[in-house]
Amino acid sequence: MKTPLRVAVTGAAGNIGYSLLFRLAAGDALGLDQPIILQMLEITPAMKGLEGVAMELGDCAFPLLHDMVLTDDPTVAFNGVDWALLVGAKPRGKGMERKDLILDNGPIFVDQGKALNERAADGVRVLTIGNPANTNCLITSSHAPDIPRKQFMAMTRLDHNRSMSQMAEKTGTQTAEIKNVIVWGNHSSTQFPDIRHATIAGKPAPQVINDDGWYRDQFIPRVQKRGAEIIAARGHSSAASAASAGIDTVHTWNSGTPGDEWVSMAVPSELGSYGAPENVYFSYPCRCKNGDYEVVNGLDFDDFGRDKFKITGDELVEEREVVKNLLGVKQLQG
Ligand code: NAX
Repeated sequence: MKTPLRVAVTGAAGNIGYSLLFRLAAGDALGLDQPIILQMLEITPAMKGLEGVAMELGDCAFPLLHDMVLTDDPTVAFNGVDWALLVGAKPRGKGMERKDLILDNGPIFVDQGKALNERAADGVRVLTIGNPANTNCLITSSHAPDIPRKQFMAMTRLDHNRSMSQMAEKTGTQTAEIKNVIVWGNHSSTQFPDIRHATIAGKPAPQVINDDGWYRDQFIPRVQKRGAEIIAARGHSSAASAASAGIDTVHTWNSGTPGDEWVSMAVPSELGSYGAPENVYFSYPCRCKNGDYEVVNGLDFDDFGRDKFKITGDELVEEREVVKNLLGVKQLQG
């Protein structure tokens, strides 16, 4: 049996946590031979609810769940952690854009960045899910000068998965046949879901779809605003699908991407050679191997794509400006 890995989940008593924790404990992210210790962080008023979640986790008798830590102290939650999934933050309510949340949620990530720096294991990998995810990732990493920027990532896998689902529906295919979609930029309504290099059953996706009007006027806005569509229908923001995308991200980051395939991950912008703004976390196509990842560089754009790329990059710069007083010392040099 392998040595257990310590996995921190913040916002553990929230909606995403309620789906994410059980799949982590079942081995869906790190493997069916990898025991884990869940270190769950909540704010003090939510600790009672967290105790209930822990009771249910216990009642599942997961063989891989070796221990649980429940705390409202980030330095306890991040003590010795190999993975940290930063979910805890306010979700968008009806009609809110992510930018409205930025100043509410930003300070959380200052403290958590410091606690990670002080307490996490060497080699910790940190996934930011709480919104605005890219900018929260920047804040967290900027307060963790001893942890390389590359070990932080913001989640755009949900947008990637949403794109695949829309393409499968349009073409009457299965998502398993759809490869190499790209989500560029910010996890927000400016993101650019790009099918130019994607394939469907091995053929170029733009040829199979053969409907540029659908791509530009329906597909892109629908993926960009899918979060709002879910809120309008459910009255709550996406939770199980977000948790599933979190599991997918950790799984891929840890165990790799098959063959030439890539997935979308928001990583330090300087790792890409596409002219994205410096010092933001920007979603790129990434290949993963041996627990590490690299950005797939050298893909081309048409003019339409180039414009979309710029819009989402500009928004990330605006968000960085909004939080500039929350940024720590470590920025580009990490
Ligand atoms: P919930 O409100 O259900 O849960 C959030 C939990 O975080 C609550 O239990 C709250 O007590 C806790 N929390 C708040 N501040 C905390 C702190 N300082 N430390 C620890 N815990 C804290 O929201 P939920 O639906 O779970 O969504 C969580 C976050 O994910 C939101 O910011 C949401 O917008 C974001 N999302 C991100 C997505 C992505 O693709 N990156 C998609 C889904 C989701 O919208």
